[in-house]
Amino acid sequence: MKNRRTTPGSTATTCPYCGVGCGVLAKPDAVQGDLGHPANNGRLCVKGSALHETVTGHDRLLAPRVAGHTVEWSEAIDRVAEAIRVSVRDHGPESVAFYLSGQLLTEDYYIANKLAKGFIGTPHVDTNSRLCMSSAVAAHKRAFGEDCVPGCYEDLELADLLVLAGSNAAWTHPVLYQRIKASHRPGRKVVAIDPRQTATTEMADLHLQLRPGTDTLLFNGLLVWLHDHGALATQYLEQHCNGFEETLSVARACAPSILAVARGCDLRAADVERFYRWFAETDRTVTAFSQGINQSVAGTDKANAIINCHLATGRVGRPGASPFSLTGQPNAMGGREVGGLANTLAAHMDYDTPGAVQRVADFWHSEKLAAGPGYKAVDLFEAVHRGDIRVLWVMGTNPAVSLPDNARVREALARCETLIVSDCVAQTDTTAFADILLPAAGWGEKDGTVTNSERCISRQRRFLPVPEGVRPDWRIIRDIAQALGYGHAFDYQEPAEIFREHAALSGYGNGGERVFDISALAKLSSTEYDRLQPVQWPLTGGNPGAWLQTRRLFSDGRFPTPDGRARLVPVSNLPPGQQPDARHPLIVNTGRIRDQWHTMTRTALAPRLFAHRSEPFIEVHPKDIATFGLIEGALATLTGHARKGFTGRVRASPAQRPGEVFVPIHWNRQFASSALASDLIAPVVDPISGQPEAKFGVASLRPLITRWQARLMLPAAGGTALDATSLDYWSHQALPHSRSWWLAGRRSMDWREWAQQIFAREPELVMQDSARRRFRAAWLTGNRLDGVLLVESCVQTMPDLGWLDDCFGSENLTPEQRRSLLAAGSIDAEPTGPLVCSCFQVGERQINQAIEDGAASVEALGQRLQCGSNCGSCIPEIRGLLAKSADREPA
Ligand SMILES: Nc1nc2c(c(=O)[nH]1)N[C@H]1C(S)=C(S)[C@@H](COP(=O)(O)OP(=O)(O)OC[C@H]3O[C@@H](n4cnc5c(=O)[nH]c(N)nc54)[C@H](O)[C@@H]3O)O[C@H]1N2
Ligand SMILES: Nc1nc2c(c(=O)[nH]1)N[C@H]1C(S)=C(S)[C@@H](COP(=O)(O)OP(=O)(O)OC[C@H]3O[C@@H](n4cnc5c(=O)[nH]c(N)nc54)[C@H](O)[C@@H]3O)O[C@H]1N2
Ligand code: SF4
Ligand SMILES: [Mo]
Repeated sequence: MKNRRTTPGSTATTCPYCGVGCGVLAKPDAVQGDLGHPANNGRLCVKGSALHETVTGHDRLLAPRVAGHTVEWSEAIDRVAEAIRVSVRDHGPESVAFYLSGQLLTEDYYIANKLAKGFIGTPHVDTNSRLCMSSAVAAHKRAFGEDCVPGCYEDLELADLLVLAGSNAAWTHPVLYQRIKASHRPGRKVVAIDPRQTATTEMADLHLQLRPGTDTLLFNGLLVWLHDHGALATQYLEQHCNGFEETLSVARACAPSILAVARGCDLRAADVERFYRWFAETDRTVTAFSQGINQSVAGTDKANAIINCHLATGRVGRPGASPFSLTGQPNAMGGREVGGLANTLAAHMDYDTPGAVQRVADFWHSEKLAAGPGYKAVDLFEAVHRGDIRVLWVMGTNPAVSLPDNARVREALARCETLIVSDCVAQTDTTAFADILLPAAGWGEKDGTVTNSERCISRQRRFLPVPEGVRPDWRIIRDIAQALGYGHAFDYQEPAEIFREHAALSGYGNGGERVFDISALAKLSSTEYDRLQPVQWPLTGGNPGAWLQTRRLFSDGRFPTPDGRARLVPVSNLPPGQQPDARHPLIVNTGRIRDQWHTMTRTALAPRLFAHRSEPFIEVHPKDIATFGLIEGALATLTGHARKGFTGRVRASPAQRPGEVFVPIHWNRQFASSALASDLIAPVVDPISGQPEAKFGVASLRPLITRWQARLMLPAAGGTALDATSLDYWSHQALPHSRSWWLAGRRSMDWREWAQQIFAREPELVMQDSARRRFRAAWLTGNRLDGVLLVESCVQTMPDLGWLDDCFGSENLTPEQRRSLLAAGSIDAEPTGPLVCSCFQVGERQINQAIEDGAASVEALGQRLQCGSNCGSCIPEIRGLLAKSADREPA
């Protein structure tokens, strides 16, 4: 949906979800893509388009709380300051830690880092970017000398060969994916490298469905093959790179031949060769990589194996020719810029950068700057568990869901002497452990900047009133810094001041040693800051020797290393940290779905974002369905090294490799009884980056045999809560007019008695069919619905509930509606079927009907139903329906 930048009354801001960083024109009740923003030129994906539906969450945290009691801000600030002061006095500054997030704004991030490292003096500041980008960061530093993404989005359009490694961009970077699709032309090739088929691999000319964890082998083999076929840029290597010979020899030992690669990666030799040939032949090649590369015990090595091939062919930072790390979160980049990772200091300086500690101490006027790196996320939570860290401040992230070995992390959170959590939402898995809860302003309520995957800095602007009792993160941090007595260094009145200081630090003592230099912005007036247009760094303020503003870095072969040369890094194939065995025969892959964002604190508020996948699920290859005695659509439980399992609906999926299952990362204890992907992931980390191996767990799988399945629906607005903790399975789904729960259990229940807990009265309508183990009941006040409970012996007979939800929207049920409430099979009046296209709310049944009526292509369906014509990320599913219907046609 393209839009002009003229919508009256709207504010130009940036989407708070993925690292594409799309410009949004926002009003309280509507959002549109910003035509003037270079990242998206007016486009938005389904999550972006639903932003206005998620800003006024009902579970907002609206006042500070200490030990569960609402308190005044002044008291909350005193309590935080006191806890920090006492801990530092009695146990030293290292007893205090911060755990930050790539979803904070740069200004928030900058002062949190400054307070922790510069004034409290603790090095233990890490961020959820550890789980996300740290392998890419480490690989960039090893290869280029600094954490820089050399290319820009346009390169993905210009590339004649686009390699997508470990990325499901169609679902995770949808607008970039749309740009890639829109730039498609004859002769342009896409190669996808992913152990499963996804919406992204669907558009690829070649899908290398490799054995998980073997990417280094594949790219090492590529380097060897390029060398042996005379396809290397020898002059570039000589003039601009170090380490080639050793890298090649290690690569050769690891991947001597195509056959060895094919065997190791479990690919067809012909496919491997085709990929290598295309890579050799195509000068304009971009390799974009994401979590399938980063989230691995060998994440840094995998990324360097990719970059090695680009350096060896001279394809770095040239139009349409570059490696390209896709950033996950909206401001993962900004966090890296300020030094939010425990092993970095500030402004792209590390502790071991010569002179950096002194330089930063001087700039901040700090007398107790932390002297060396702190704990990386997994180790940081171990230190909390041990009791070495006594005060932990978590901001804008939900570690009780997202960190591996989750049971251990929860124990750590529970043991932590003072756990401070800043969040916008009252009830999350992490806030449940907090001693002090600080209510943060959310998207639309705060001002600041973010940096996207292509180094483009954009403003987030406030367009909503800030709820009373809520404060933006930068201000909370400032207030606490002041309470600790650091007022002189934290005298900020507005984010613009913080930004100017951050920009100034980037240029401070920077004679071209650091590419990250935005000192040109250090003197912006507050009005200029307000009006700041999206702008890419570097943006030097005129330091001699500085890197000049450019869309692409390193095009001239000069790198920010001491000798100006890039480094190829010898990497061998480090296998995953765990291997399946008799007890845990399956490999567990975890990742994202199209319409949810991480731990669902925001996206779960928009019913239409639930429609695509409404319950936690386990994708299993059909062969394994048989092997493990499962039934498609029924429940099953995966159990890994932790006691707690993951229970979800079985989806038969030929997209999986046999022996491998996929589960979504989104559901957590607020939304399901037991569907935490992190419970299946061991704390195995990359030894260089510290990034957890979230894409490779091992588990066993067994059906959850249930005696009954049920749906409970309650009005959307209403206080009635459900305590389903005693049930074997529950998961929550928001519908437009109701809140609904899927329930299931192993033991028979007395439903009337159970429902008494919720409604405190007998239902007004009841239908019971003991032979079929069916029970249906409705609670009404006059002609308004207070609740419906439908119990079946198995899920297959459970009716679709769309029309029942409509009944909750009605103040006055018609006699017809009233009669149908408990009707047995005939309830199945859901007209659309399971949702396929979220943008236009088009369901499977509608699409199948249109196909029967003669719509024979994606385009024809788009014309008829609009499905697939906005963000396009459902096109693979539409194609699947077309293919299925073709299969059904009589020959
Ligand atoms: N809808 C949606 N979009 C998002 C997010 C979200 O929560 N929801 N989160 C954002 C964030 S923070 C991030 S980090 C990005 C992540 O974006 P992506 O990295 O694209 O997403 P994932 O689903 O985590 O994983 C990508 C793919 O890696 C594959 N993979 C697993 N193991 C391997 C392997 O060994 N080798 C290779 N080559 N591939 C493998 C998986 O099968 C999966 O398809 O998404 C961002 N965008
Ligand atoms: N198994 C497995 N685990 C994974 C991954 C995986 O692929 N598999 N992916 C990893 C990756 S790449 C990532 S990025 C992480 C993401 O994991 P998390 O960062 O834990 O997930 P979010 O749900 O994004 O958490 C953000 C929190 O910040 C709150 N919030 C939103 N806006 C603001 C704000 O302005 N201020 C404050 N103070 N709070 C705010 C939200 O309500 C929410 O509670 O998960 C990681 N964990
Ligand atoms: S592609 Fe990413 S940044 Fe753009 S609208 Fe979608 S979620 Fe937001
Ligand atoms: Mo991420």
